[in-house]
Parts: sequence; C-alpha cells; structure tokens
Amino acid sequence: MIRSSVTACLVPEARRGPFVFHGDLASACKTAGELGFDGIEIFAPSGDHVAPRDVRELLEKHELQLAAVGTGAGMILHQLSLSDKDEAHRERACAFVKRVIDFGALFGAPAIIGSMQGSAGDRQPRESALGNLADSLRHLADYAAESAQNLLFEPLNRYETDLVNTVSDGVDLCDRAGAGNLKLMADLFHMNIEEADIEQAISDHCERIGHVHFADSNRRAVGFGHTPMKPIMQALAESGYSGFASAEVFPIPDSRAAAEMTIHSFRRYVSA
Ligand code: LER
Ligand code: MN
Repeated sequence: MIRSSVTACLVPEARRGPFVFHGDLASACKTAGELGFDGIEIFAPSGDHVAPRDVRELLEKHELQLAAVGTGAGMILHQLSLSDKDEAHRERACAFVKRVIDFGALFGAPAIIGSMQGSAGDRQPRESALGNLADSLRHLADYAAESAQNLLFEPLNRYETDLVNTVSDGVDLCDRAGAGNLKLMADLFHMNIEEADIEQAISDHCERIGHVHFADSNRRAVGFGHTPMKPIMQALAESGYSGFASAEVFPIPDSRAAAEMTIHSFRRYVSA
C-alpha cells in the first residue's frame, strides 16, 4: 500500500520553496491529520532543531508517521555539499547529514539527500565530483545502516545540479556507492523535466525507489498541473512500491488547498 504524506518546512530561508506547509509544525500536523494523510515529511534547519518529544507528541496526536526528513538546509544555510572538492568541507557536510539521520532514525524515517549533492560547476571535473559524492553517500549509508535506516538519494533537474538528473543516473551512482540501503527518491516534478518516459523509468528501476515526491508538472499539488498521473501511479503500484507519495509542492493557492488537492488526487490515483 502506497502511503500519503505532505511536507512541512521549518526553514525561514526556504519560505518560498516547494513545501505544502511552512513555519508551524503543530498546525501542519493538525491539518494533515484532519485530511487523513498517513505521514508528514519535515524539512528543518538541522537535526536538532525540533525536540523529538514534541514531534512524537504531534505524530501520536494526529496519527501520522514521520515519512522522511530533508537535509537541504545544509546547502541553503551553510553552503555545504557532499561532492565538494575540499575534503574538510565534505566532512562538515557529512556531519550535518548525520545529525539529520539520527533525528529521523528516532522515528524510523530515512533522510533525503537532494540539494546536498551539490554540483560540479567550474570548480572541479564532473567525474571527480561524482566520485566524491559516491564516497560521501557510501559513508552516510553505512552510518544510516547502524540504526537500520535507508538513505534516500534524489536526482534533481538540470537547473539544480549538473551531477545526477535522471533515475537511471541515480542507479549508476548508487551502484558506485555500493550500499544496499541507499535508495532512490523519485521526485515526479524533476522527472517530468528530465525523463523521456516517467512510467518506463519507474518500471525499469522500481526495486531501487524508496520514496516519491508527489508533484504535478508545474510543482503544484497533483491535480493542478498536466502530468498524466494515472499511468504513473499505476506503474508505481504495480511495481510493488509501498513507500510514501509525499507532496513536495508550492502552497498555491494556499497550504490547505494544496493539501486538500493532494489528498483528493492521492485517493483518485492511488488508493481508489
Ligand atoms: C529540490 O528541488 C528537491 O526536490 C528537494 O527534495 C531536495 O532537497
Ligand atoms: Mn524533491
């Protein structure tokens, strides 16, 4: 059974970012619970920003699971990257991610490596950046394995990174890192830009997918854009995927409306 989730961003610097809820975790959990979501995904400034006790209380009260935790604040707030050419810098990036892994592990939730992959740019050859990234991911996946967690790696569209843009490139990188608990995150917004055929990419690599960002073509809630979602979600379900479809979308026209449209579309395409 695929489970539904929405994102909550607690990073003021990312307040214009593609997250359903911004700023107030308690009200995000309340609305998510009222609408019948299974989980919530948290994007926080660091691994120790919110007290685990408070999160546990909110999850229990609103009958939610913690779906996943984002690490992108390491890039947004501290310009950290797991592919940086400088080893000391990469170590700081790994230390930041480890604290997020620790936080997620308290709730059985995996950490997501998206923006923290960085990019090569003109600073180093792409091949050496990919090598650095694979080394960092291996190290972090081993760390996550110590608390029996997966680590999620997310291919991003070409306007956000020059390293890993497609699911197939993501598979190559995971193979290079060589860690069985390193899974791919399929963000349907990035895939809409980069994949030749989204359904095919999902069917080809379904056993590697550990999490889905459920977003329409324009990065609004599914139902507000033009991605043909029915066959995509069917391919995912037929592949046996049983993780979360988590809405990482803009709160347009507002958070509640984006959440309502998401759960409506989820029921239409997934749990109908
Ligand atoms: C960034 O575009 C994204 O999709 C996030 O999930 C990365 O942290
Ligand atoms: Mn995403």
